[in-house]
Amino acid sequence: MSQQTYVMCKPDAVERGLVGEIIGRFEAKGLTVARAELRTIDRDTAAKHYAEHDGKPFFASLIDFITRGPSMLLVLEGPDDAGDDVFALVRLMMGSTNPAKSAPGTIRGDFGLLVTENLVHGSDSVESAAREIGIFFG
Ligand code: D4T
Repeated sequence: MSQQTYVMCKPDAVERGLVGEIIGRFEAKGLTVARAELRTIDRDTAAKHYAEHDGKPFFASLIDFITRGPSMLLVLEGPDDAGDDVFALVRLMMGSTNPAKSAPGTIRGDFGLLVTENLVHGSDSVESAAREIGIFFG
């Protein structure tokens, strides 16, 4: 089976009309869209997704942000011989968490400025990808 990872164009990306640009970059690289849905995430699902950050100072504002409007939820798929690295490739293309420090050429580096509005999410491991695909696509 091909390797899959979970990716989300966050509400700021949808608001700014960057969904096509973001998906286009992944497609141009050779990944394919296996699942896609524009959906406003509810607070319970958001809290489950970001459970590792529960208790941190930015948790409440993070939940407010990710639920404030529709996100584009995606499952991206790589070729069989990409091994376990599809999630890592996606994160390389996203850039580091803080867009102000993301390299030019990455999605966050080219389009973002604030860590609180960093445009995209991508699973950070094979295990996270399976968990998050389960949370959002059941
Ligand atoms: P996500 O999970 O959204 O893909 O982001 P990362 O994997 O790159 O980064 P993360 O889990 O450390 O952070 C999750 C989410 O919280 C926001 N955030 C982060 C924030 O608002 N303030 C902060 O100080 C930090 C560290 C940004 C991404």
